[in-house]
Amino acid sequence: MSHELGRLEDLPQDYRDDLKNLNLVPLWPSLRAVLPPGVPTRATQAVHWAYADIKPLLLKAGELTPIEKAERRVLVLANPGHGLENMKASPAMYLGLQLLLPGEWAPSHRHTPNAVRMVVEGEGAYTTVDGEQCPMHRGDLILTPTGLWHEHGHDGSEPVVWLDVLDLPLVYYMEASYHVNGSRQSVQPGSGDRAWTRAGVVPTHVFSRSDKRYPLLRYAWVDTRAALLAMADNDPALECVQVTYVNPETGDDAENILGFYALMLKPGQALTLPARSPSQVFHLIEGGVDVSTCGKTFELLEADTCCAPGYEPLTLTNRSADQAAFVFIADESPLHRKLGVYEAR
Ligand code: 1HN
Repeated sequence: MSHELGRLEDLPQDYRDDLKNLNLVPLWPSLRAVLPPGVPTRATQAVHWAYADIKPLLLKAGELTPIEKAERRVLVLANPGHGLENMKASPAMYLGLQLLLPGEWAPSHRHTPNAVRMVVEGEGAYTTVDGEQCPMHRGDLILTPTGLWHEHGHDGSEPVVWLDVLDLPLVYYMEASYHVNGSRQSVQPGSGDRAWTRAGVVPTHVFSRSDKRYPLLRYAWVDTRAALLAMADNDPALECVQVTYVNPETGDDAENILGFYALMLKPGQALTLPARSPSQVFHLIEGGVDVSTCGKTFELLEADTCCAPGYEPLTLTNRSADQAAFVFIADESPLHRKLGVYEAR
C-alpha cells in the first residue's frame, strides 16, 4: 500500500533554509514524483506533423535564409510536451525536415550525436559520409553515425527534402554534444551497398578485417521495399511484416542509440503493437495509414510524421483495401535494451 509521504511544507522554515544553504534536498516530498506507481510520467505527447503544412514553410525558409546563413536549413519537429525550444520529439529523439536547393552545398562537419536521413522527395542530392558519396532517392536511409564526416550536395533541378533523425537530445543531456567543422571530403571509389549485396553471403576477411565500424551507410529503398514484399509473399500468415536496419557485419542495430525499421502493412491490415517502454516515430513512405494511440488517431498521408510516447499500445491501420502501405519507424529500443530498462507489456 502506498501511503501519503511528508510534504516540504510540513518542515519548519529554518530547517528548510539550513538544507538549502548546504545544497541539500529532502527526498521524501519528491519520491512519488520521480518514481510514480506502475507507469512512468511521460512528457512526450502523441503529435502529428503533416508534410502539407510544413513543405510551404520549408520552401519559404529557402527564400528567407541562404544556405550559408543556415549550414543546415531545417525546420525541427518539436514535441510541445517537451517545450518547443528543447527541440525533442521524444526524450532521446530529434526530428527535422531539411531542405537543400539545386546547386547548394551544406559543408562538411562531424559531431558526437548519431544521425540518419530518410529521403522524403526530390532527385539529384547526395550526402558524402566518411568519403562515400551516397545518392539520395525517396525512401533511402543514409547513416551518419557518431564521429563520421558528412556533407550534402545537390546536382539536380528540384528542391530535395529529407527527414533527419538524431539522438541529439540524449547526447546533449549527457553533456557530450559537440561538432567539428571540416573541409570538403575527397570521394573514395566504392560503397558499402555494393560490398553487402545479399543477406546470407557476406564478405570474408581472410587477409585483413575491414576497419570500418559502419560498413553499410546507405540502405536503398528499392531493396528494403523488395525485401518486405518478398517476406509478405513468402509467409502470408506473417502478422508483422517488418525489417530492422542493421549493421550487416555484426547484426547489431545500425546505430548505437536509436533503432530504425521499415514496416509493410498489407491492404486493409490493422496491426496492434504491444505497449513497449521506448518512444517511437512513424514516417509514412507510401500509402495511407491511421496511427491510433493515447486516445488519438492520426491520419497519415505520404511524407507525414508522428511520434508516440512509450508504455502505450498503438494500432496502425492501412486505409487502402487494395494497396500495401510502407512505414519508416525510429525508436529508442537500442538505448532501452543497453540500459536494461526495455519492457514490452
Ligand atoms: C546535422 O549535422 C545535420 O548534417 C542535420 O545535415 C540536422 C541537427 C542537429 C545537429 C546536427 C546534417 C542536425 C545536425
